[in-house]
Amino acid sequence: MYKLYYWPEIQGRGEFVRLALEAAGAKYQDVARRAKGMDALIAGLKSDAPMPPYAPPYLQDGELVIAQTAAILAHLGPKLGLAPKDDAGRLHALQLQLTIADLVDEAHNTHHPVGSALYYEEQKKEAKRYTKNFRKLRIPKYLGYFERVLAANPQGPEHLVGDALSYADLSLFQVVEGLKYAFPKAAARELDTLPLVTALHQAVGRLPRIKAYMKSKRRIAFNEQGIFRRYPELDG
Ligand SMILES: N[C@@H](CCC(=O)N[C@@H](CS)C(=O)NCC(=O)O)C(=O)O
Repeated sequence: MYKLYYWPEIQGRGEFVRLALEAAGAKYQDVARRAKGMDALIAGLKSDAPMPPYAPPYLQDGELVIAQTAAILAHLGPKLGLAPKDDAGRLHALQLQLTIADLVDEAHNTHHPVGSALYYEEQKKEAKRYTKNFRKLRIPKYLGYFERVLAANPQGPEHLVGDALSYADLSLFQVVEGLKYAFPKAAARELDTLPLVTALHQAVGRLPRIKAYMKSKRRIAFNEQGIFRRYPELDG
């Protein structure tokens, strides 16, 4: 039984871990969504044990507690059958996840370009300027990169790495979901030019376990506390 510790009201970065656990049909507790779970999450952050997590998400797997989304997925991937079997393939999956983490940071900055301790309403002007650049340059550059990675995969363009579903594919699915939610116009425009990313997004969405998860109460709806937020004034 894996224990995931993440904020209970948002998809956020925890969603990348939830998707991997769900896709594999793994048994897990989403601890902070259970009674007294927030106390447990905070206690873990304040723990005096060696190697405390700096921030959620963090995962407990037996005795091991591990934080940082990409590190959690690098740990879980092989155990859940969601990572290539060869060393190079595993490194490449991690490389892709870290690139997705960079994109996620920038997506967060679209509504918090000045500081996370301030409200969006206190940085709207800067947010508009930051997001214009994000929409026009960064979304195309990131998604175009993933399109190139798919096209160049010697094992076929159905997956980012290797010849089977990996956590990197699931994470790209989540990023596309997030961009479509936050920037519906900009994302649609961009995805129109990216057939391989679009096909991967659709294929992941059709996976029976993912489909069931998306309809379940375990999937928290996107909202304006999370990373991907819909503020129409930021969609151009
Ligand atoms: N690089 C870390 C970032 C973790 C992170 O920023 N977590 C957020 C929630 S999504 C948080 O609670 N941060 C608190 C903080 O940075 O003080 C990861 O990818 O897991």
